[in-house]
Amino acid sequence: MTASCTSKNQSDNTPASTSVSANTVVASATGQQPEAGIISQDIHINQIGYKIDDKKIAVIKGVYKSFEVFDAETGKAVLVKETGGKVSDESSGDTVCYADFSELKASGSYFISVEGLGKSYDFKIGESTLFSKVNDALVKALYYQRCGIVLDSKYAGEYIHGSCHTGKAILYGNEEVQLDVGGGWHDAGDYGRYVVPAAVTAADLMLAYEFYPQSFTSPLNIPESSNNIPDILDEAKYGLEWLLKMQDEKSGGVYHKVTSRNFPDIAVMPDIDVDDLFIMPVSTTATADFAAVTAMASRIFKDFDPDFSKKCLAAAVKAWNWLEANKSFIAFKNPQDVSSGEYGDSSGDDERAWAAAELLRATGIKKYNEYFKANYQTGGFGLGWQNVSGFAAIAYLFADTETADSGKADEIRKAWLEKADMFVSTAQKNGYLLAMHKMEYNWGSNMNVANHAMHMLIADKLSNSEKYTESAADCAHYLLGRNTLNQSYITGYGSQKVMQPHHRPSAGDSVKDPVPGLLVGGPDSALEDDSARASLSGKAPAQCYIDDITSFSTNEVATYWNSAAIFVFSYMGSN
Ligand code: G3I
Ligand code: 9MR
Ligand code: ZN
Repeated sequence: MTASCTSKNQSDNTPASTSVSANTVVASATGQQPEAGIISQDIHINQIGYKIDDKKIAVIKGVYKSFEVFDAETGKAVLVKETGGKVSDESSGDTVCYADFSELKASGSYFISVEGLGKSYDFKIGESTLFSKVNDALVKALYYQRCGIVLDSKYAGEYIHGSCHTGKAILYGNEEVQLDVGGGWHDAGDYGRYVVPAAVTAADLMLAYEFYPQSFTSPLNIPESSNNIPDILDEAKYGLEWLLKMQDEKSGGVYHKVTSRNFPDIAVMPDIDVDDLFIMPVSTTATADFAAVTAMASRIFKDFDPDFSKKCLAAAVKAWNWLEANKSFIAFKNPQDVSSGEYGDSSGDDERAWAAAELLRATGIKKYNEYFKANYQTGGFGLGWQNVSGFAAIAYLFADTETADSGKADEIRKAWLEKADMFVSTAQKNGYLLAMHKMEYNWGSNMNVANHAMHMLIADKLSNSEKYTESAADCAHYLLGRNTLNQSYITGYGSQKVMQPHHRPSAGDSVKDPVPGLLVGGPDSALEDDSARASLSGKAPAQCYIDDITSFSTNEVATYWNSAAIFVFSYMGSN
């Protein structure tokens, strides 16, 4: 059936609507009840739901004249309305129109019905607890990634395993030296532990707490839940304590990673993975990211754990001294006989600037400001593992005004807001209201979505503007199902759930459902694994995802994808 999307009055573009009280039975536009149980994959909603006072929009693939919202408990229509808009979306190849039901403000369960198309999954309208529950799961998922401990049923439920990777690791190239570098997080679907992404993960967690502390008052049932520290900071500390072990005692440089030579088979549980572990050489990016995140930790933990705070600051300064003594870029590349993750980079400039900004914010010492002013390149504002210039900007923008240079800060603030406006403008042209360009669907694109939202939320903190928080919320809606694939990308949440993530514990355990609260990487238009190449060739960028355990370039998980999402859902669950 085709019908044109029309609005009541083209100029004001406000579709006609008949809103009824929840208990009034209204025959549907066709006079019939929605096709019973026919779920349409073309009515895209946030499969968890919407907050009572938020904008509530479903994206319908195709062009249809009207839609109805039904109370899922009573089966009665509560809203009949014309659709609005018609957009051809470049990233998905879809032509879409919109069901805007923002006027619905009664808490409850609902579904949308479109004549001739079918009905949506059920979803909720409710308080921010809809999303604080998701956020708690995203944080708890990092507990499930912990290395070096027994995951006990008391905290891990059915997702248990024995302690893992507790033996000493061999210093690559100097095999007589063996060091205790136990702890930290399994990076992703593999068991490697890498300094660069672990530092970004810990930074995201501490920033989420710093900006939205009200989102972290409830315990997450982790071993530290009974102490006086918010559980998100306990989780960050678990990663930080491992990072501190990765610093070379003598030089202050930081080893790049500790992994087995090669990835173990996909169904190997962590406590069964007994391959030798190798500590790979010191790198510039590992050392600089380490300096930055331990300086940040010295600030965040100052009141919670003064001794830990002091230990972190001393380690940060020692790492900075290594950076000063090693001005040339020491890259990391896997040697011939090692094929685990690499986290390579072509420059350490953004990492060094991040370290300077965090040390300035933590100490107020002038030399860090001098370095930052002379070296920081305003503009990229990356919040991922490869480009950390956004973290440097945040540290500088929120440093005490008497320590940061106001001219430099103003320059950064202006550029930050310009980039935030670019994201808002991109979203306004995007069929799924998403701040993503079609070229950004690469490996870990869901992290790009979350990081763009994080950028806009920081912009809101700088300027208090609803346009940023609304667009950030649209990113959350995307991650929970309002996308061309009608796919919720967070394990355990939504109606169309991820069931086959590239995640060794989920593959090797005897539990049907994957470990919950893990954000998968999402569409990657570069088709970087055999499964993606076999199944996704020719698809639009935003459709290049497959829920297949062998598709590591679209369906793996990673701590720094979760931590980016945690920042976003800390906001979604905060008000
Ligand atoms: O930056 C370029 C971009 O300019 C270009 O347009 C795009 C084209 O696709 O490629 C981009 O580079 C990508 C890079 O990630 C940055 O996004 C590369 O294609 C892509 O291969 C690279 O993927 C990385 C992947 O390891 C392979 O190296 C992912 O970011 C990274 O998250 C992933 O990390 C792995 C660890 O190595 C091992 N543990 C699991 C973890 C997650 O899969
Ligand atoms: O499981 C590995 C995943 O963590 C990495 O991101 C990915 C790319 O480096 O590699 C995965 O390991 C696969 C390897 O690359 C090829 N043989 C199959 C391995 C398991 O899927
Ligand atoms: Zn382990």
